[in-house]
Amino acid sequence: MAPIWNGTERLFAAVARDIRRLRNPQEVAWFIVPGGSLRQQEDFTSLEEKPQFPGASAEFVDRLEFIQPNVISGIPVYRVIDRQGQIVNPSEDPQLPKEQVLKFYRSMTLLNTMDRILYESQRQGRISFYMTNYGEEGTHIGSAAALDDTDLVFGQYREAGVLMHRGYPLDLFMAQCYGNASDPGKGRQMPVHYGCKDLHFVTISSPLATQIPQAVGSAYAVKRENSNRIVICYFGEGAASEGDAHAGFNFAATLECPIIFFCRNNGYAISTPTSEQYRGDGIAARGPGYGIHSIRVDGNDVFAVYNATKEARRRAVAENQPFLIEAMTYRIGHHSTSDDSSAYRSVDEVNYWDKQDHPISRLRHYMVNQGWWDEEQEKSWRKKSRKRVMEAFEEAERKLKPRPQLLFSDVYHEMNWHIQKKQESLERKQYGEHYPLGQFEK
Ligand SMILES: Cc1ncc(C[n+]2csc(CCOP(=O)(O)OP(=O)(O)O)c2C)c(N)n1
Ligand SMILES: [Mg+2]
Repeated sequence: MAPIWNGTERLFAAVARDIRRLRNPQEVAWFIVPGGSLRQQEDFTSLEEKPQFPGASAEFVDRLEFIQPNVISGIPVYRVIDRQGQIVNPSEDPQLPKEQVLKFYRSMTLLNTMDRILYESQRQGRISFYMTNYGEEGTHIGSAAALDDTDLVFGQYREAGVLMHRGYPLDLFMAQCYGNASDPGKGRQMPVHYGCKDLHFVTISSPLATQIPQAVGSAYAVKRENSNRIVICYFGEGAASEGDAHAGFNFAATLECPIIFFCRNNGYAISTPTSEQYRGDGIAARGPGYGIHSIRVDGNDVFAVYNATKEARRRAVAENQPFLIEAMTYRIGHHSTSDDSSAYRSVDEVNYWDKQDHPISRLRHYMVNQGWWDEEQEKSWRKKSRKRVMEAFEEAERKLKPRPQLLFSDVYHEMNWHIQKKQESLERKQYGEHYPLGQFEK
């Protein structure tokens, strides 16, 4: 309840204000505290006059000068391997064992193959919508590999590789995109809006940035549990323009939550380039403004992403602090199947990232340099992974659609009469008066 100020308290407040203005450091300073009583302030320790404002700690200056907007600019991009896959600084080499590096590569390429098949499938009218992850595979796998399996993930929509790295099977990815009877969401979500409780991956929701304050709330709960878990929250640089991003960053900093804000800065928010999205030095530059430890990494270098996420995770748990990672990358595909990016960017620009600085080819260069991979292995893995994707795809196409009657059975204990009526009419509309029950999932 707000304090009710009476006349005497107002007088005290005025006196206290005057006392605070006293310049003699030997004088006792008083200030008013909530509730109206007076409290003795700490003595000044130096003869110098220091600002006493509760909202900022700094020195007085006697020269009028605005802070330049570029005071934090040119934040460097941390990398471990160069474009030819060579380790730049041996002390930063995470020295991951061969099997783990091969797993990174297999996940990154499997994701790429799944994207190609599902993208084509949408073009052929088999599914309604799709979003590819081309060029961002390093940000997914590098970060996912640095987490504990029980860390809670909040994604935006372009982080399928994180779920894949946690072991989500191809047939469930496909089932979700087809909205068939095996889709845990029963086709109630748009394609690519995956979710998996067992793998601690919160279901994707389309409204941009809503996951950010939700993730912070979860991180606060995790902190109170004392369970040594963290929350990771992925978002695009476009989503960082939403008010929810501000709310999330500020809550995380003030409530000291163990969360990693992982921004995929891929250059575009649909057709809006970053040059129209912000005037500061990207997203990493915002971190210090909120009191958040921040770093910018090369998102096409899977090892740099891995190292940064690993260290951020370690410190988030140890210190109960939020961390911000801005992974610089490039969205090679169109925003989604509803977009044609040739209308707003050049083919040369896209080709540069596809051919000269792709996270998959960079990792392959590293593996070849190590003597862990060759042309033969590449060919055989590509064939094998494509076969696996095609099998899952064909299975998803064959699967029946969820029966309308079962659509809300996990929502209502007792079915609402008008939903029931709607479901019956949907079944009749789709399958006629005497529909053969065998066509549906039972
Ligand atoms: C609140 C809200 N506004 C607008 C949209 C439409 N929209 C969907 S994705 C997108 C661009 C997001 O860009 P970014 O965050 O950079 O992610 P990226 O697609 O580049 O991975 C927009 C504007 C939305 N989904 N929600
Ligand atoms: Mg973007």
